[in-house]
Amino acid sequence: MKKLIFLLVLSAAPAFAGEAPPLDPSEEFAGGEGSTSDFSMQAFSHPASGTRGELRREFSVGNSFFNTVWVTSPSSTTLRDGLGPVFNAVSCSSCHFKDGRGRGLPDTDGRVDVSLLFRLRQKLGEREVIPHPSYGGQFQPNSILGVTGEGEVHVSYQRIAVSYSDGTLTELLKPVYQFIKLNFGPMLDTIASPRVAPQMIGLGLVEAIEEKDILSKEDPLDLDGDGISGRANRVFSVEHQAPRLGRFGWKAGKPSLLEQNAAAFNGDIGITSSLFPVEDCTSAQPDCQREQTQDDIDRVRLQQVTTYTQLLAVPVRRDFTNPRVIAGRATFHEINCTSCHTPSYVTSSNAPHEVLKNQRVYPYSDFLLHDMGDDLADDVEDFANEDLATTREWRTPPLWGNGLVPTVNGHSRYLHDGRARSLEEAILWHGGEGQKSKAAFTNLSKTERENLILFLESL
Ligand code: HEC
Ligand code: HEC
Ligand SMILES: [Ca+2]
Ligand SMILES: [Ca+2]
Ligand SMILES: [Ca+2]
Repeated sequence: MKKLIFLLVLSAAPAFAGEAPPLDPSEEFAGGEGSTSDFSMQAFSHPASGTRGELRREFSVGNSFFNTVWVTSPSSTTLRDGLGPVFNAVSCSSCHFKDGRGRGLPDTDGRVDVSLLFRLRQKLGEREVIPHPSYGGQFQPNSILGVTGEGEVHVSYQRIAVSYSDGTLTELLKPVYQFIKLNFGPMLDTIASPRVAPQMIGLGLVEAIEEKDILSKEDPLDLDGDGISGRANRVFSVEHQAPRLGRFGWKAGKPSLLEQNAAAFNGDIGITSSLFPVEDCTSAQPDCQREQTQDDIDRVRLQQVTTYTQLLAVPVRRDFTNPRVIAGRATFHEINCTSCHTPSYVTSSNAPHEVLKNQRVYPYSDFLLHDMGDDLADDVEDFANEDLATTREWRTPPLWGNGLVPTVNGHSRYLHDGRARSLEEAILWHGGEGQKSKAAFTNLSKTERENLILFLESL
């Protein structure tokens, strides 16, 4: 009798960690009410449905600046001049092609793609790390006429063998970067952190997640002992002149879309603004310093681009009720992928636009930093690298839209530098805090693995 009561109590208990909650119809609309049902090559390029009137016009103007090809100043087209002196690309969309994700890496040894950029730091002695004295905070291969570009980045690959418990063998390609044709001397003691352009969808919803909902998942000392110690990045906001929670970028280095966009204009294209008024030219680069330009983009246009990046819609889930996708979803919970890839949030009622307010959304991210192990680290040594983020830490990326990257961008490359050639490889690269989940993945049967991938493709 006693035993029976005990069992009843157990079965009435809430789902324990690892057990998937029942499928909720809202999951189909990953980006809330504004989700788009276009699954074509344009899937990432729509404003949240319901965007009308003045806001729709602002989205369109922002869209045109996102696609604008910037030219050298002075020019008769003053609305789009100020390119460089050094730069990675001439438009936002040359890296975020179709508002999507860059490829980053070539299939075989050679020059890296324009969409892969490198943030630079120099190690000084034991700990201290500063922007590189010769090459600045970012490596820009390109330059305007009369100014010297910084050089080229090439990649070669090391093969890493991986085996599954069922005997299946596969191979990962680890990129090894070479900086060549360097115009400002050798890069000594340099940490070069590779970053590929991610897809642009749902970013306004990410910005609308309440800070407390992100901070509540922090566990820096791993007090609950599950091996996961996510922590928030806290970064200096140039807009507020104060520390803020970092949310955007592969290391959560930027606190808002406005600052992320202004930093992209500055570092990637050489377009200065009131937020980032100084070009990335060092004292080793006198011609770059001489050709600096000021106020290349004004606050109004910066805001239009920001509105654009806030409103890009998340696609509705595909094959949402397919039994194999549902089985994959269960496995995703069972092997604790959810301990970092937090399924869902309700956005704030204070978001700047109606379609972003009070939305139940499914980004599958905790937006916290995790130590992802040696193989993904920027450097063999553990240094602070972007505000609080270290060389080994990466922000859990949202998983929405990943299944449509092949349709939109014609490749299936994932992770911070595009090294994973498939979603499966992306999982196999997980180390550090992600090691346990990765190991559990390699212990699954072939069918279970395929179902999990089908689930990821449906996001
Ligand atoms: C040279 C390629 C390149 C260009 C050009 C570029 N980006 Fe990016 N973008 C990136 C990379 C790489 C990241 C990730 C940055 C990081 O991790 O710090 C990124 C990240 C972002 C993010 C944050 C996305 C997220 O998921 O957190 C936004 C927003 C963004 N870019 C907007 C823009 C805008 C607006 C422009 C044009 C002004 C632009 N980008 C130009 C490569 C590029
Ligand atoms: C410890 C936290 C953690 C756990 C657990 C975890 N992930 Fe991740 N995941 C990350 C981080 C951080 C990245 C980004 C790493 C990078 O780019 O170097 C990532 C990247 C990914 C990506 C690529 C996303 C992209 O945009 O490129 C996929 C797919 C993914 N994870 C799936 C999974 C699956 C499936 C599981 C369970 C087997 C899992 N993850 C478990 C933290 C985690
Ligand atoms: Ca400029
Ligand atoms: Ca530079
Ligand atoms: Ca923990």
